[in-house]
Amino acid sequence: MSDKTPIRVAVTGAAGQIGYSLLFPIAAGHVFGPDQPVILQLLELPVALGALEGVRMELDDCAFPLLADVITTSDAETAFGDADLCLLVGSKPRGPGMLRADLIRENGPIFVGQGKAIDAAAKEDAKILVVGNPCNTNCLIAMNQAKRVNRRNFTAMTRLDENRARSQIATKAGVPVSSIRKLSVWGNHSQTMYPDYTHGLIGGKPLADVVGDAEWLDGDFIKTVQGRGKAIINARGKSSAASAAWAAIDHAADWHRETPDGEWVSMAVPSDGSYGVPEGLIYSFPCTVDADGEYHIVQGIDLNDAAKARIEASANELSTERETVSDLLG
Ligand code: NAX
Repeated sequence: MSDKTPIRVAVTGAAGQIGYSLLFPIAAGHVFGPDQPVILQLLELPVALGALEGVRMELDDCAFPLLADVITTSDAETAFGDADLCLLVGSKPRGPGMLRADLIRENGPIFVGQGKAIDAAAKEDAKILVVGNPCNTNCLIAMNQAKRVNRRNFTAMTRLDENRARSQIATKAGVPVSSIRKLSVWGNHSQTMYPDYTHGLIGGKPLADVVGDAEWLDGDFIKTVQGRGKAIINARGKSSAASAAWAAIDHAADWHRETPDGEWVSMAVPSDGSYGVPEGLIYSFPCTVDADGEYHIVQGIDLNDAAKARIEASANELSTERETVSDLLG
């Protein structure tokens, strides 16, 4: 094993379906690289600790050279102890007939407790990624409990939406996914998200020119990306799991290294007021990451009126969500 100090990764909801797909790539080196040991610190509800023990046994059975230790617990401060990266996956799924507002009220308190536990126990510069839905507002709640850890480092996941957009474009244009650049998702991880193709490039050429079907881009493309989560549930009978886990891996890995020249990554981060998005909302912007692992919201993007309207609509939705949980914001 490498003699580097292991990086501590806390994962909540670790015995759930996303957790099950997420832990193995982390232990195999997909986030921090092939010579960086990791310690997994796994949080579950007491009722799921038995299942979590089974997951730990499978991690053992993989004999991952980079996996220095696995801690399983139902105590949040133990799970977040000295953590460098916290992946907040655990939360209740939306039940039949449940409204978005009900889900927000149902899951919000989980993120009050976890935000406090992160603040009490994680490293000061810990990076936090919230996956559990509604992820932007859950992240907002957790961030507002943080007094000691760096609040800028509270982020939520829209990378699955970006990956879905990339795949749709690649299929339509008949190009490899790897030839696509600067395709980014703005806003809330909800039906109001805006997958922005207007600045996208394929092989260095404007994406819209290569695709050559403006009606599809403004219509079915955006609708397909916005509705993909539901389509997966309809087909599979369960919500996206492996693709969500890999998107979390992408988000964390891309936050750990410098973004290649000419590329953007979608991250929901605390708004600094850029593009008129109210300050403090957790909003997905096109971002870049520098060599020190700091993200930056891309500035100076020229937006047309349609894009501005979509960006504003998603910000309005998040402002309403913020009002719904105002009593949980500390
Ligand atoms: P599962 O129900 O399979 O797993 C959730 C796990 O979390 C369970 O094992 C449960 O015991 C645990 N849990 C619940 N409350 C907890 C708490 N307070 N502390 C620790 N653990 C707790 O759900 P799964 O399919 O893994 O989805 C997890 C979350 O990801 C859901 O909220 C889901 O909506 C969300 N998603 C987010 C996506 C995104 O793009 N941001 C996409 C996929 C997914 O829908």
